[in-house]
Amino acid sequence: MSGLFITLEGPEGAGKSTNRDYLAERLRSAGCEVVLTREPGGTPLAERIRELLLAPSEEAMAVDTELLLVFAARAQHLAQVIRPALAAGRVVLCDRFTDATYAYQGGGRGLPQERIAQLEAFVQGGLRPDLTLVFDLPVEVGLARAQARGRLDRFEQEAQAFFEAVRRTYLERASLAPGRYRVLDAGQPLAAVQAQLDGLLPELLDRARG
Ligand code: Z5A
Repeated sequence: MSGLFITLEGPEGAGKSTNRDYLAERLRSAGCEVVLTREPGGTPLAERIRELLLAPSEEAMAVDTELLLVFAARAQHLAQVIRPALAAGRVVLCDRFTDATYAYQGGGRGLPQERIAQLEAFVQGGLRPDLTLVFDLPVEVGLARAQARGRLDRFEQEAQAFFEAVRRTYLERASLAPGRYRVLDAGQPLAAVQAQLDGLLPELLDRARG
């Protein structure tokens, strides 16, 4: 058994967490064993690294520090959760993964894609998601949703241009590898977004059943 690795991506407030839970419920109802997880985080140690990454701090975090922390958390998550679940034939639904690194540290912070690719190869070997769902929406709509929740984390305090670059990077990556990515219109009301997910369900179940 080789499992199925599905990642959910998109800018702030795109509805990844909300729809991850919805999708997990639909897959479980159809008989799949689903592991729900997220990045940065997914294990106790990786969640501690997440806290370092998200907490606003007086000391500015160097961009390379941010990149290395993201991949340190990922190495732990892969070893403890993702690889074992895939080896057991489970469906792993992960809220953000390495596409977020290309989008935030690459597009947003301006780090070269090659540097990210080197760390990706080092930490992941050949492991890549089987399918990536990109929840796309205008930056201002996503930020309004995030702001409605209250206090903003370190990333959410960035300027609009940062988030435009994040969104652009996701869409560029999706257009370069259409076999792996499915782009959803996440600016629609929740019921309409979930109808788009329902439309993808037969393909997901086919893949999950191998
Ligand atoms: N990061 C990074 O820099 N590099 C990396 O490699 C990785 C991550 C892996 C934490 O991620 C941060 O880490 C992230 C990038 C960085 N930046 N930030 N901030 P995160 O996933 O925890 O943070 P997030 O993207 O900000 O999550 P989020 O704001 O919670 O977004 P979401 O999960 O996509 O949305 P949600 O929680 O499901 O929904 C947000 C709100 O909108 C909520 O009140 C919903 O009820 C509402 N919502 C959802 N869908 C709809 C629709 N369709 N209509 C109306 N309202 C809706």
